[in-house]
Amino acid sequence: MTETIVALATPNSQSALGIIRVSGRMVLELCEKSCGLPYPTPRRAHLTKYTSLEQNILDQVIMVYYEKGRSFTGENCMELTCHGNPIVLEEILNDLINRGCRLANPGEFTYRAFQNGKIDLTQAEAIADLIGAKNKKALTLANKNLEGNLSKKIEELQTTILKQHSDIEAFIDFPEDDLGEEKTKQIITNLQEICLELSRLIEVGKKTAIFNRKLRVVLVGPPNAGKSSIFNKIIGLDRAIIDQEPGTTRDFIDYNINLGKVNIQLYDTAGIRETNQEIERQGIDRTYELIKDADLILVVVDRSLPYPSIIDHGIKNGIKNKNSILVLNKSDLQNKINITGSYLEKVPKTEISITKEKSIQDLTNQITSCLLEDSLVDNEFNLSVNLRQSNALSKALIYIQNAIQNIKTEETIEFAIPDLKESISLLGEIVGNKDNEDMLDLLFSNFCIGK
Ligand SMILES: Nc1nc2c(ncn2[C@@H]2O[C@H](COP(=O)(O)OP(=O)(O)O)[C@@H](O)[C@H]2O)c(=O)[nH]1
Ligand SMILES: [Mg+2]
Repeated sequence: MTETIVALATPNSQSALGIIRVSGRMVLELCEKSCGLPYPTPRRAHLTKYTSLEQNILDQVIMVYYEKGRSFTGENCMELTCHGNPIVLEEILNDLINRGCRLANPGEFTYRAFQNGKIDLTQAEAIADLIGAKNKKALTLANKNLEGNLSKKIEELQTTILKQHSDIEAFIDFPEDDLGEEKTKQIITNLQEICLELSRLIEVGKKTAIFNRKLRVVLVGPPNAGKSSIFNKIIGLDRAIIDQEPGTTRDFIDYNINLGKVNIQLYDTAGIRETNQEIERQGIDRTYELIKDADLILVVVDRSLPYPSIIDHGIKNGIKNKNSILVLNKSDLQNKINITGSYLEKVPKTEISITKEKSIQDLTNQITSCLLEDSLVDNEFNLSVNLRQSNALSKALIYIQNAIQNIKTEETIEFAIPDLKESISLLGEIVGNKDNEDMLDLLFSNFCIGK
C-alpha cells in the first residue's frame, strides 16, 4: 500500500465538528496507537479518545475505520470526527504527521479512488462538480454523472464502434468473403448514428456549461436611471452608492449572487452619456468592455423622462446581437417615455420600480428565464459534459467521419481501421486513461484538499 495521506475534510474554521481523513498503509497502526482500537470493526462509529505521540489526550472523537477494498479510496481509511476547534484539528493533524503521515495534495483521495478503480474519471470530475455546484441544476447533473450516466453512454458508443471495426477487419482478413453492399451500408448507417450521438453530446456540453459558471449580467443605461438602486435591490445590500447627482457611479462594481437556478455576477456600471471629463469617460469605456463579455444586459432607463438619445448614439451599437432586457424603471412616477419606433422597441421589456418589491422579484425571474432560454428545459438532460470531455468527443467525431469516407469505397476501406481505433481510444480518455499523467495532474489539482 501507498504512503499514508491525511487532510482536514471540513473547513478550517470554528464549527460544531471537524472531520480528518486518513488513507494508506499506516491506518490500522493509527487506529491502535492514537485511538486505542487495535481491532476496529469496519464501518462502525467508535467513540474514543485521540492520544498524541507524547501521550496527551487531544480530543474525544468518533473514529470510523474502512477496510481496504471497501473504502472511498480503495485503501485502508480512517475518518476522525473531532470537535470543530481549529486548534484541536491542527494538533491532531500535526500529530498524524509526526507519526509518519503526510498532508494530502488537492484531490488526492479522489485520485487514489480513481487509480484503484473505485470510480472512473467522469465520476471523479462529478465529485468536484458536486462540491463546487453553484445551483440546484448543476447539483442534479453532477449526481447523474456520479451515478455513471456519462460513462455508460461512452461505453455503449465504444462497443458499437468496435463492432463495426471488427466487421471491417474480418473483411480485410478474408477479402474473398465479400463484405456486400448491404453490409457496407449498414456499417455506414451505424457509424452515422454514432456521429449524431457524438454531436448531441457535444451540444449537451455547450448547454450544460451554463450551469457551471457564473453568468455575467450587466446593468447599463444613462446616468440617474436607477442602475445602482436596482443593483442594491437585487443583491439585497446597500453596496452601490446612490445619488441624485448624475455620474455618481464612475467605475463598475460587481457582486456574486445565486438566483436559484443560475449563479450570476451582477455588474453596476458608470452611466453612459456624452462627457468631456476624462475619468468619467474611462468609466464609460469600461462599461463598453463589460458589455462585450456579458451574458445578459439590463438596459435601464428612467420611464418618467423622455426617451434618452444616448441609447441610439452609443448603447444601441454595444448591445446589438446581445441578450438584453429593457428595464423601464421608476414606474411609480408618471410615464413620459415613448419607445415606439426606437431600437429598444423590439427588446423584451419589463416595468419596475425600486419602491415595488414584487417588480424586482419579477425582474430577477425574468433574468433567470432569459439566461436559461437558449439553454434547456428542466430535466432535458440526464448527464453533463464538461470541456475536457467535449474536446475528446469532437476529436472522436472527426475520426469517425473520416472512417465513413474511407468505407464508402472498397479500395480505401482498410484506412478506416486506424481511424475507428483512434476514436475508441479518444472516448476511452473520457472515462480515464491512467497513463496520461499530465492530464491527470491538471485535473486533480483543481480539487479541494481533503477530497
Ligand atoms: N421614484 C423613483 N426613484 C428612483 C427609482 N429608482 C431610483 N430612483 C432614484 O433615482 C436616483 C438615481 O438612482 P441611482 O440608482 O443612483 O441611478 P444610476 O445613476 O443609474 O445608478 C436616486 O435618487 C434614486 O433614489 C424608482 O424606481 N422610483
Ligand atoms: Mg449608479
